[in-house]
Amino acid sequence: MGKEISVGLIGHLFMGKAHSLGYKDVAMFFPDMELKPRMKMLVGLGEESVRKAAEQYGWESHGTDYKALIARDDIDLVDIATGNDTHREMALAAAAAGKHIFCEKPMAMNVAECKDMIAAVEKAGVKHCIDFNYRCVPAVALARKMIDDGLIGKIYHWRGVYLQDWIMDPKFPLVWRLIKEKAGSGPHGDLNAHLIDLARFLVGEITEVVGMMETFIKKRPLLGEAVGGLSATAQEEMGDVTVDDATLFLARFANGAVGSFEATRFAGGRRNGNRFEINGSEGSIAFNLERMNELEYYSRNDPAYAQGFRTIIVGESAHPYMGAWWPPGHIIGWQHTFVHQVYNLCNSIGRNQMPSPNFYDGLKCQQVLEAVEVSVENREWVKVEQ
Ligand code: SOE
Repeated sequence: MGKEISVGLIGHLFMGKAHSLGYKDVAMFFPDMELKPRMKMLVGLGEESVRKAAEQYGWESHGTDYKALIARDDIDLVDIATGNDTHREMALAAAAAGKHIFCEKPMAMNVAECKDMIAAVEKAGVKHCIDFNYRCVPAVALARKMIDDGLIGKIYHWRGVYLQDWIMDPKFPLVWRLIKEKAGSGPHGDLNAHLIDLARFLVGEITEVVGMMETFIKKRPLLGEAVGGLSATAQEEMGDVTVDDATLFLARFANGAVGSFEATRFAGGRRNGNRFEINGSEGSIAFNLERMNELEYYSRNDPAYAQGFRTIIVGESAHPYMGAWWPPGHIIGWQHTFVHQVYNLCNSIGRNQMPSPNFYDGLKCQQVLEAVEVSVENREWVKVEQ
């Protein structure tokens, strides 16, 4: 390894920190990668707080103006880890400057914005990638391999839930994730986006949906200060919650499978429960992010006396990504999904290939999200734009 790719990251808070960890650690565990990321510049809001973050995460320089980052000739890849309402504007500017782009999910506020972003990257001829990081959990990549190898046969069911509880306290303030103009939607765009991407990755394209949404707490105190991660302080004054608190929907897949999806921030006790189960003609697979080093597998072809789910500890060098880490059984964590994503991204750019997942996957996901919203509004099944 010799060659480098210079990175500029916009956003220094929760996701900015996660992406920084990816760039910082990747070459230590994947020394064979095509292009080693060089952490050139971090941009965020608030000079003092960005300065501290840049120092802490290991960035060479910092600033508060993303346009200055994009204008630099010595930056090849622009990473957008900011709020959903800024992705389109930043991606358009980065593409116009000829930069490759790595963008947080959901790709944008709506399908129209995704299409603008695709037109911009196509015109510029740059590479693009969306951070659906759960594809990079080794157990999820293993699930994909087992499905591709035919271990569960023809798929009948997808059952996905993404359960969180961090806003259950009605006094929790109106952070940007609860404001439609900033977030686009609530757990629908935040969490169902992950489930939709995983379902597309593991089962296939979704063709038709019917959904329901609910907002349980309609007014909350205005935001005092965002503290980092998902924490924040509140003011006295109240404001309207303008996104969903929970969204559920049913779906049909192009290959004949059927699916159910549920995303909520009101599942008390479930902190980050991204779970799915897939049932096929030969067996089943089940995953729970809160036990992310395990994959449950059932085979109908086991002898009758040995029938039942078994738990695969995804910690063998034969498992995706795991050969790069520790000896067998020495497990990894949530942050390592970002290391894997950065590894895939830098390799693809180095090999002049389009990264995966990319803006086309971001658009497909947004088309499903939007079809569910239309379905909720009209109380009917809606076909997903293909
Ligand atoms: C908050 O709901 C959040 O951080 C999401 O925005 C992430 O995409 C998910 O990975 C964990 O939860």
